[in-house]
Amino acid sequence: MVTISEEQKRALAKDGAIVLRGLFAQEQLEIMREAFEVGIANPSELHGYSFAGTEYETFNDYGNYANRPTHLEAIGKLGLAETVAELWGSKHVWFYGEEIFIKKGGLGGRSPWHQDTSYFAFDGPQILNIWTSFEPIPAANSLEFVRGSHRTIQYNGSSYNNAKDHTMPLWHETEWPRLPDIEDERRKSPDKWDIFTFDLEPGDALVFHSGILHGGAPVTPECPERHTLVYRFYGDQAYYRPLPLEGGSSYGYDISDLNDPSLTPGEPYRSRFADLVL
Ligand SMILES: O=C(O)CCC(=O)C(=O)O
Repeated sequence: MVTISEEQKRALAKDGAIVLRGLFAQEQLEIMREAFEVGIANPSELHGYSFAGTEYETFNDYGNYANRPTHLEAIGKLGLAETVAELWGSKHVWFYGEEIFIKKGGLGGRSPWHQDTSYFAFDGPQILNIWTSFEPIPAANSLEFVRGSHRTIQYNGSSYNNAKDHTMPLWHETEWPRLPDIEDERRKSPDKWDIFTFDLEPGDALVFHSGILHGGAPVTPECPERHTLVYRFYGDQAYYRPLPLEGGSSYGYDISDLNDPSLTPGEPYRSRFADLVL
């Protein structure tokens, strides 16, 4: 397990994202790569390309239960639950699922700015993503974050179906405001958003609160391919917060079971989709 400093724990809580350098040694990275390849060889029904046929085209798959044993085994071998518990000081840790991204051909535009919590029926301080790529990722090609945004506004999600407007809302009826057009605003006023990122070598990982505004990580001729595996976890301080399902959404499939009527809003989140790993 890598050593985690108090400063890193504070930065994760306050800024919302840190880099853990050398989280995966070579043989550990191979375990991650094997889990990634199992995900590619056995995709879920939901896999596909967001923004297919455009410069934003990205292969994406997530939460594939058929591959759950592979990911749980990788997490166990890598001691990731212990690392996550240490970052938060949480007694328990749940694995909420994997996500796989591939961008290829030196032409894969930015991933939309979004907060993963707009897709989750829970919030709270102990929710995070561990994001690792198998290629070196220069800062210009890395995931970007808006500092502290996991502690402020919950925005609507991105529908991921409009390459010209990444702010197109996921939820049709909600009090959550529409995502701001951060790319347009930063072009006009570079200091408007406090954006930060980290370059990465293979074995390094970005660790971020799933509710932070994050996006970017395009591929370019300098960094023409990216294969990324993300593991998501939550801890004792994650609380049920139903999604605004009633008004409809841009999901193209049945998501009615994302909310759990057996839970009361605000109570500790216990999901049938998650596995207790610590
Ligand atoms: O890798 C990407 O392009 C997006 C990553 C992301 O949105 C996530 O890890 O939640």
